[in-house]
Amino acid sequence: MTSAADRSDRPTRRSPRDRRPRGYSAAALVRQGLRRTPAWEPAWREHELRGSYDVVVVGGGIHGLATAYYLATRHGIRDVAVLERSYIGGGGSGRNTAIVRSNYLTPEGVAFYDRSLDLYRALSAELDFNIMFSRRGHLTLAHSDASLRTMRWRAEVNKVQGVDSEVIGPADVARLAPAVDVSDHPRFPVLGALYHPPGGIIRHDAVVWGYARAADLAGAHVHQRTEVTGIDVDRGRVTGVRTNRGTIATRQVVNCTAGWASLVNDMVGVRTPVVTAPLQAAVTEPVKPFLSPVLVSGTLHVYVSQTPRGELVFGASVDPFAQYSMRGSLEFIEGLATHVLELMPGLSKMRVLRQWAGLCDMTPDYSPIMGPTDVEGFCVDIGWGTYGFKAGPVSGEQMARCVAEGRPPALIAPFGLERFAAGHLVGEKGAASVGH
Ligand code: PYC
Repeated sequence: MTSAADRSDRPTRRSPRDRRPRGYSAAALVRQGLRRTPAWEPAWREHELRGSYDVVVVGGGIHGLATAYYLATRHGIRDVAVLERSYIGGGGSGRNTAIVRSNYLTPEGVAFYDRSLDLYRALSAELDFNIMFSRRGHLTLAHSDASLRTMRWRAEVNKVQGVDSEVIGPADVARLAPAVDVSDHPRFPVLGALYHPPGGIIRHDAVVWGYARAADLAGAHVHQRTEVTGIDVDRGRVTGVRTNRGTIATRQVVNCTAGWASLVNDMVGVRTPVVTAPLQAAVTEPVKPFLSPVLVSGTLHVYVSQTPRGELVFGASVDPFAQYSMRGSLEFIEGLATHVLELMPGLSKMRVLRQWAGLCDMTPDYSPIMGPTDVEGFCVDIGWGTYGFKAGPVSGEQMARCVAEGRPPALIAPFGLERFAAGHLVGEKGAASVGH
């Protein structure tokens, strides 16, 4: 039986305003090629900043854009502004390593991330924008008996919830990823792995652009280069948002920022247990496809996947200090190279093209903070640590519902801010990709 709550996650009927002016198709490509002016029309529009909006979303990454999209398409709330101080996707959404999976450790985490994977699978069709979902299988390597035990635990929790995960041995790891050294020579030999076939990678920029375009078509305004400088609160309730482009009257703000989440919360006096640290990543030159699954080794602090273009994308643990720098360091790339070669010695000749960093808002239990706060009209969708990208669609869907219905839906209720005072943590450290 479908509950009223479930029905609210389905698209509402489109109004004439939603109709896609120009879809992407083979015919559109041919038409475009025959035009005198070959420039494509912008995928989303620029708007004047209005003096008021029903809902103001702070943060133009995947979470903020998805929230605006689902508000408009699932709940008919179209008078929405997404404020991004830089360019959309310029923060964590464009800096992550684009891995998706739902093999978490807690029942709450598994249900939540699995819904995201479901939404991601259907997203290209829903947004009419190819997000390049590539199902690869996801291998979390175990190099010790202790981590094998955690893998078995995760596999059992996953199976109970219908998520495909199992523990496999070194021979199966070698079959799935022949480049990995599964001999007993390495410092940390591979003893087995948690294998999660539905895991994979997605083109992260495409997700940003797809949601921005679809949110715009549905009536939301996406404002880039629009920095929030203050949030007005009167008698415990949000009344407006101040920006570098003027003031907006509103009764509903959703903080969907990463890296700056606690600074935005400070504007209304909401305190959250978040520590911000950089996470570094790197990409190599492209080579012929040789690595199909996503590989993770917590012991070696490394994860790696090969993009459809052939580059290897690497990430590591968060840097062991709190700061806001987004510059890569030599120390990181040296450590990464050492660890990667322990795992796949055959890569010694590969050249790194680029390295970068993003900011991670770490919470004590490695789970996000989502839902209303003590300030009426101020909701948070923050604390995304190293797992924000994979949760983008479900977070948007559920935060939109939280705003529309005025209370957190069941799927995100466990992630409320009050859990820290109540001591009901959702401990996901054992399922974080790498040690922190
Ligand atoms: O949790 O899968 C993960 C992840 C990948 C990169 C950073 N975190």
